[in-house]
Amino acid sequence: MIFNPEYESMDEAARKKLQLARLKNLVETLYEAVPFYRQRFDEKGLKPRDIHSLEDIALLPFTTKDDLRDTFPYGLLACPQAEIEEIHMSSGTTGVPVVDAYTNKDLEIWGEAMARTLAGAGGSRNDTVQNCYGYGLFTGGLGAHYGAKKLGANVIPMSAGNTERQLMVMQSFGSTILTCTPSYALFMAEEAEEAGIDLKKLPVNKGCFGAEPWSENMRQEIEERYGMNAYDIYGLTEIIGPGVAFECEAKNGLHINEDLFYPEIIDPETGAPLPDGEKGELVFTTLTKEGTPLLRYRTRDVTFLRRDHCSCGRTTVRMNRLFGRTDDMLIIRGVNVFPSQIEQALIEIEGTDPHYLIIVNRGPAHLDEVELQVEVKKEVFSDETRNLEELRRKIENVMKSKLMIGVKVKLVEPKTIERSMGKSKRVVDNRKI
Ligand code: DLL
Repeated sequence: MIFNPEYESMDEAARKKLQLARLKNLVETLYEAVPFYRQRFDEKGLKPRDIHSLEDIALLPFTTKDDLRDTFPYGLLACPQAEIEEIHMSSGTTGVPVVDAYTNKDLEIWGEAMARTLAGAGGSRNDTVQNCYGYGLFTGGLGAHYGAKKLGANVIPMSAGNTERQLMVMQSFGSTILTCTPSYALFMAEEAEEAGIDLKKLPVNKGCFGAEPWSENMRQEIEERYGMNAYDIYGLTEIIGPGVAFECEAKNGLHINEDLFYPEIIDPETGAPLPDGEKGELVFTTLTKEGTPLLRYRTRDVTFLRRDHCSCGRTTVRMNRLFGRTDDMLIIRGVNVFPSQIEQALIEIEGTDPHYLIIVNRGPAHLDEVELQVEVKKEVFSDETRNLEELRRKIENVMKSKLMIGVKVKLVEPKTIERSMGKSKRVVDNRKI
């Protein structure tokens, strides 16, 4: 089912007209209401009236994660603070979080975008959505929740974790749609197997999985273990959260809600726009957002766009499953982590050297495991073992509170972590996904 055919199956001319009208409106608002953008426009000698066509978007400045950091927390607000009804956040490069502030209309639109996403997987008001994305500052939980409500489905607000209870709920309430990270879906499948639960016999028959990279292999495994159809869904906090793009039943690229989020692909080195079909960095402009609208936001995600016909009847542009990122952001159990955050935290801990190595493995139960090797200062290393153990635990605690994920710390002797002549290698990612 197409949730909103008026927008999802628009013909090209009507869509472009709508996008241009929304873009012009956005540019005017940003110029009037956000000093940060006004300054960027003035530096380029641009006025909102200079935007005549969609192609003119290339004249406009980009927005980057650094810009979000520099204006934290409210510097990019485009409406009075009293209009804000909800805040969400994710990690930024140096640990300064990335903020999305939603007005009432933004929350409505988010629900709409996620209702389209669930409908893309074949969902309807007859479904029961077991939502195991984390509720809280992370956008996954509430985003999927608002979408399920808008769809008219029954939503079970599980949040992530407590797998035994998840399985009990799945059996008792006959959940039909599962929403969580793909690695958690696999973890749950393992636990179910151990508990002797045959997922294939349960009503759960569709899943909307995203927030982290996954592969066709993982899709196949999830589909086999649950006896379900598994769909890739994409989004990011800065733009709205989940609901930016989603797979339909054709499972052949993710339809972008392009009446709401205008996509471009650029060359990450030069910033030049690239044509459909060419791989590059994905950039989004929010076309309707009121709280924290963004102009040409550089996602750092790498993909390409395609406009060929899709059998589902939607005419929206599709993005390919992501190829990776142009920066060093890691996604560990769905949490975004930058090596620089770890470095920053280590600098503040006495007794350690700023030499470290992050080793990421996908454990036997499909969950990510992180080992952090940290060099300790010579004098500390020759100290009592008890002190070393104390230091080790301290680092683990600091990491847990700063990164929001558990990390196993291993202290190593000075000068044991390989030094590099060029860009130092901080991460060994052994995950085969
Ligand atoms: O992960 C929003 C989300 C929640 C998407 C639930 C899907 C489902 P952030 O925490 O801000 O937001 O992380 C955004 O995660 O820039 C990508 O690098 C990565 N990512 C998101 N979805 C996918 C996906 C949410 N389907 C960052 N495949 C993005 C690969 C993904 N990577």
